[in-house]
Amino acid sequence: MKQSKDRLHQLGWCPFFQQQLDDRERENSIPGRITAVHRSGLNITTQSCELNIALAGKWFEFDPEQRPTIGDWVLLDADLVLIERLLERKSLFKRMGAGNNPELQLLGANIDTLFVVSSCNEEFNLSRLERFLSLGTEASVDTVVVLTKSDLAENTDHYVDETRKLTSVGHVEVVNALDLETLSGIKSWCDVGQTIALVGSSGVGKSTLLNTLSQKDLQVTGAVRDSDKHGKHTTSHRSLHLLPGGGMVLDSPGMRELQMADSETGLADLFDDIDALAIQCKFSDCAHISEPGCKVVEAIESGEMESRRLDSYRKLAREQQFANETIAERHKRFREWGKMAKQAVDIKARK
Ligand SMILES: Nc1nc2c(ncn2[C@@H]2O[C@H](COP(=O)(O)OP(=O)(O)OP(=O)(O)O)[C@@H](O)[C@H]2O)c(=O)[nH]1
Ligand SMILES: [Mg+2]
Ligand SMILES: [Zn+2]
Repeated sequence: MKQSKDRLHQLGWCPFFQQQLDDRERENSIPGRITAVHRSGLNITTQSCELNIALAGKWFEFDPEQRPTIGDWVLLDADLVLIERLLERKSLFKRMGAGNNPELQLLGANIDTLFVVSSCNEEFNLSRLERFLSLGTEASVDTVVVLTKSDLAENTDHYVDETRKLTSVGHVEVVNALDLETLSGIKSWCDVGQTIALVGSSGVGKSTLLNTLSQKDLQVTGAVRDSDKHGKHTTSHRSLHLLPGGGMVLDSPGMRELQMADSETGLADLFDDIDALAIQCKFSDCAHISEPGCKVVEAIESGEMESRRLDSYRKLAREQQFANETIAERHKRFREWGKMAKQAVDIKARK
């Protein structure tokens, strides 16, 4: 019995969950932790076995946030066929899906520490880092920035200094994800019973970190493109793994949407027809709304270009601005907008 108790503890079980059980549940139910979510069902690890259980229809009647997700603790019936109950969470990572999938997505539950992984090369980008960090802030969990590929960088100080400029940063670790000896700082966050989650762009070394920490090839890793250091989306599923020392690590696919939204060249390529007109506008900072001498508006009025095209250009440009600016810049922009709006109201009131 002692051994199985230890195993539950290794999986992250703690008084926070134990105290949610009533007498009947303590007697009859079996706690299990969700280690992967597939279309066909959930992978669940209990103190004595690993199972795959389909999610019964009733769960889909609930609010998406109330459905079991990776990292969740659930109670199973004694026959291990049904999920009886989802236990209250310590923390939850979520976001709205990007692009044409604006649904709520659950990224992981009961995470103690968020590792935002970035690498010491062209992939490094402060505003992207900040967006990933905001996941941790929203969920009120500790965040650590892990800067990988220190072995390939001439000088890592620059990356550390830049990272420290972000106010939301607590700890920064500089590592070679392939070398366990450089991971001693990181290991202190992965103690028995602790759960960490790895997020970051594709190719930064999330799965490599997991493999090195576990001293096993648990996950396939993939080379990055030499030209721009972008990864090839090697990991396609979230999965939760138990380390030999007892900590749990959630590996995630690189998040594509964040990369798409902040690609300036991508936007220019997509809308080269608008750009070709825009450089002929009378004013160099023309917003193509109602400015005199605007060639873009002229093209729409003459039917040469669809107005829908300008709309999607504007939408993407806004998204890109959002992706590229830091939170401080965004606050400043909102303050300025607020001031402008207030002035407009004041002027109206005076009339
Ligand atoms: N030299 C060196 N190579 C690294 C380091 N970290 C990762 N790599 C290499 O970078 C490539 C990408 O690593 P992955 O672990 O697959 O990256 P990932 O973040 O899991 O990427 P996705 O699964 O696509 O999101 C692999 O070839 C790794 O061997 C590091 O610190 N140093
Ligand atoms: Mg991976
Ligand atoms: Zn214009």
